[in-house]
Order: sequence, then structure tokens, then C-alpha cells
Amino acid sequence: MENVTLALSEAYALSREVLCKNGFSAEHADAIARNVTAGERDGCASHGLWRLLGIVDTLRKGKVSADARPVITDQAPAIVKADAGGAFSLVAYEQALPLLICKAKTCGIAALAINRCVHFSALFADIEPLTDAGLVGYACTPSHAWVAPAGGTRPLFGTNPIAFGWPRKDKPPYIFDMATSAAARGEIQLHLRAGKPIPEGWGIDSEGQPSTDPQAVLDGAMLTFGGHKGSAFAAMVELLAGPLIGDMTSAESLAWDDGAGGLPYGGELILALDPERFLGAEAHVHLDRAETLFASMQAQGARLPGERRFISRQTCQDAGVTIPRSLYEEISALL
Ligand code: PYC
Repeated sequence: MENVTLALSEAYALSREVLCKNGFSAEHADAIARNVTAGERDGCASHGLWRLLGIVDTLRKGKVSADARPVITDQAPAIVKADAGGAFSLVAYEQALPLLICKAKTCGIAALAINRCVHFSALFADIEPLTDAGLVGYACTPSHAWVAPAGGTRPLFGTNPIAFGWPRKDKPPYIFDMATSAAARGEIQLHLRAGKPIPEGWGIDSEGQPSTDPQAVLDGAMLTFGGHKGSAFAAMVELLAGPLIGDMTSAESLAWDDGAGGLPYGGELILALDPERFLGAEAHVHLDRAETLFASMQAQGARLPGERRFISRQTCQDAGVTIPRSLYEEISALL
């Protein structure tokens, strides 16, 4: 059998055990295990159980704290700061979230800056608690300098994902979560593991030549999506979740890593906007207009971002998740 199927509870339990045995505190192990299980369940293998390998590797290399407790600061009427203390971002986010939501509902708009966090997780998971609370959400984070700016050939930007979410009554939220690179780095690493070439346009080799060889692109540079347009978005992410919040750019994160090969270290910016505050009693009228927009998109056969994720979520609830046996064995070996 080439694959192994795990019930969601088994995937979570395996992940948590691997993380605890490798030294993560119960709090961090729980948050990470929930996150990677949810990524796998939602059909996002590049942010699923496979991530455990990089997470444990980063800990073994001394590039992430196993047990830092976040410090949450009420920075300004509409700004929350969360210092993750060198740990993964997830616990800091969970602990800062209630204050972010409270400020967004009071001021109409609020921002959370997570600082000094190591980042591996899909941003859609950070947006969903906001849309669940009826808020519009935005999140972005730099990573390591892996991506060349449009017109250049050397890595400077990170994969710099952007996520946006819109709440919908009695329907799954509209959420997109996309790297500003042509693909997530994890996708290229998964192609390498599977011995498959990557699509054209994802990257260039170290000579600056287009390549479909995943290793050549990992050693060379990834490309942004949409040429100069993606490049501009990637620069925006560097600025918003770097200098604006007093944290690292992707180039600084890679320099800090100093060749260890750990996961990116820096900041994340999350914005929350409350339609009820913007619109008052008129809110439902305008939220209905948003529904007309979504329906018009679908009427043309367009798929809304996130639809596949929610279908996969429903399917995996009973069927569990299926991963390659080789991956299952590598994860089990971490025990
Ligand atoms: O797969 O693009 C990626 C990624 C970003 C941060 C860690 N991995």
C-alpha cells in the first residue's frame, strides 16, 4: 500500500505526540497539531502533516522556541501587539485574538502585529476566526528571501502570502490565501519529494534561466505570480509585516537563519474590519449586495476561493486524511 489513511483524531494525536516527544510544550504542540491536521483535512498538503518534518527540524536546529509564552500588549486603541518570543506564531495569535476582535468591534478596524514568531502555517487558518466573528480579515507575512523581484534574478522577497476573508451568513466565508510567489515553496519541495518536474514559470535556476527542475529552482530563485504585479504585492508584504511592525524582511530572516535551514522568522500583520461598525443599521443591506456579487461570479461558472477547502473538510470529517506511506514513516520516525 502506497498510502496511509488516518482518522482526523489519529492525525492530530500522531502530530501532537511527535511534537511533545521532540520537546514542544503541550500548549505549542496542541496548537501546531491542530493546525497541520486542519491543513491536511482542508486539502492543503503543502501546509499539512508534511510540515511536521520542517517544524521538528527547525527545533532541532535551535531556530524556534519550544515553549515561549507570548506577551500580549494593548498598544493603542486599535492596535494589539503579540510578542511570540521566538516560538511559532500560533499560540501568540490564539492569545491575542480576543483583544483584536474586541478592538475591531469597538473601533470598526483594528490591527494585530505578531512579532518574533517563526512561521510555517497557512494564513487561511488565521482568517477563519475573524470571519466566524462576522469580521472582514486580512493577513500577511514575509518569509525567507527565496523569490526574485520582477526584472531580477536573485532571491530577495519571501513567498509572502496574503489572505483575505469576508464573512457570509449561513455559508462558508469567502477566503483566499495565496503566496505572492507563483507557488508556495512547500509545493516545490513536495514536487521534489515526488520526483516530479514543476510547471514552467515557478522559478529560475542559479544562472537565472527558467527551469522546471525543483532542486534547481530551490537553489536558484522562485518567481512572483503575474510578473511585476505579484512583485509589487510581495514588496508590500515585506513593508507591512516588516518595517511597519518593527520586524524582519525576508532577506533579514534568511540572514538570521545563517544557513541553518530553519523556517522563516519575523512578523505577521493581521487586520480586522467590522461591517456592522462601518454600516450600522444598513449592514445587512450591503452584506446582501456582497452575496449578489458572489452569486454573479458563480453564475458564470467561477469557483469561489475556499470552496474546495470546505468540500475537502466535509469529506475528510468521515473519511480521514490520506498521506503517502513514505511520509507517514518519516513522521513516525520522529517519535
Ligand atoms: O511554503 O511558501 C512556503 C513557506 C513559507 C514559509 C514557510 N514555508
